[in-house]
Amino acid sequence: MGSGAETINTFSPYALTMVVGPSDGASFEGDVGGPFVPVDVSYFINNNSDVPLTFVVSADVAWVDVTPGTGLIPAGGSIDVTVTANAVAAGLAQGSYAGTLTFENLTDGEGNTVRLLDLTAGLPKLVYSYNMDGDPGWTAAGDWAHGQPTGGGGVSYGFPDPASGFTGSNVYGFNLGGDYAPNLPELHLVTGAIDCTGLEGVTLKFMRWLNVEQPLYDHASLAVSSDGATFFPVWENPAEIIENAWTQVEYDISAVADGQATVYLRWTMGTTDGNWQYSGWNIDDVEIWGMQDGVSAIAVPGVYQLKVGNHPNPFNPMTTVSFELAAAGHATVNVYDLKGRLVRNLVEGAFAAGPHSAPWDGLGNGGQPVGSGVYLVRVVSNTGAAEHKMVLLK
Ligand SMILES: [Ca+2]
Ligand SMILES: [Ca+2]
Ligand SMILES: [Ca+2]
Repeated sequence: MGSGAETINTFSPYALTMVVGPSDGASFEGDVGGPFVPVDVSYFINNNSDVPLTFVVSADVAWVDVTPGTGLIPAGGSIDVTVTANAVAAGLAQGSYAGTLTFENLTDGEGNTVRLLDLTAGLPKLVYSYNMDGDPGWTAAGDWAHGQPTGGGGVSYGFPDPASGFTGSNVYGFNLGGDYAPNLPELHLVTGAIDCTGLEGVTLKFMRWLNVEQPLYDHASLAVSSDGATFFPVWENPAEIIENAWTQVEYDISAVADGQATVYLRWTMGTTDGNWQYSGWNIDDVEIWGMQDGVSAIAVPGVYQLKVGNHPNPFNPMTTVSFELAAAGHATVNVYDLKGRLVRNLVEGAFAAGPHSAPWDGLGNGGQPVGSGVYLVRVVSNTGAAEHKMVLLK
């Protein structure tokens, strides 16, 4: 206007009228029938404008209550909205459920946003357990052996091996008599095939007593496979590890193991360099936890249900997302990161009931390659929503 004067919105000069936080989705978990934790999840809605703002918050699933679902926020004011898993949630069969929470600004439309909802009904159960009292007969290379460790090694670097298992006497360990040798190749301990058919959310837990030099020199690692040929890394020593006690460790191996008939776990000692030897791996009380996949157990041929998956998984960088719709209608398929941020709009439109597929090239909406990690693909249809984890490994 040429006057040199400048108008400043004193409430928040750079923000949208309506601002919702936090940015995380709402995630509930509990046994079938509940209760679910957390009890509720709260979001704040700020009105950064100088006029009152009318909002609506709605869920596209019946298993949460949203309070208040609508209201008026005074200029410069704020309100809290609470999302609670309700009686419908308590009636859900075992499984994972997904939905979307939509925040709408009815006053001027600025700041409309969504948050992801998910609920897991059914807590993981112990499915397989190897207490090492007896030898499970795994394939053991080099100095890997089943038996009672002797408390040896660790004289120069780190700590000695234990003198027994965490429970019972026996372990699988690398050199039960002491330190690993210098200049080792990679030497593997590989389980037999573990049948994870019908399992979802597969998790590996075990007791670890490990001493290994830093990975510039010596290596200890863990990997998982669904065919015994291609192994995907789960863990490797990020630094020197010196342990003088048993530690329980836990890894989500669902991306590789869920639903697979032949899952193999592989612990590796080596490579090692020529100096500084440590007492190496000791493993006890290996457990596989998971949930029975109720959906596949009640599948009826010829009757479609809402679901989504991908193949191959893990992948790099191409994968094919397969989804099935229970009924004809509009559907969207999007990829999100683990924080619920949209990565890629994959497909959207009208689809027939039954199976469909869509390729994903590992690119984000801006055409940029996305990094290694876990991504969620979510299909939202007029009968509900389903999601699935995908692993991009570069
Ligand atoms: Ca034991
Ligand atoms: Ca070394
Ligand atoms: Ca040892």
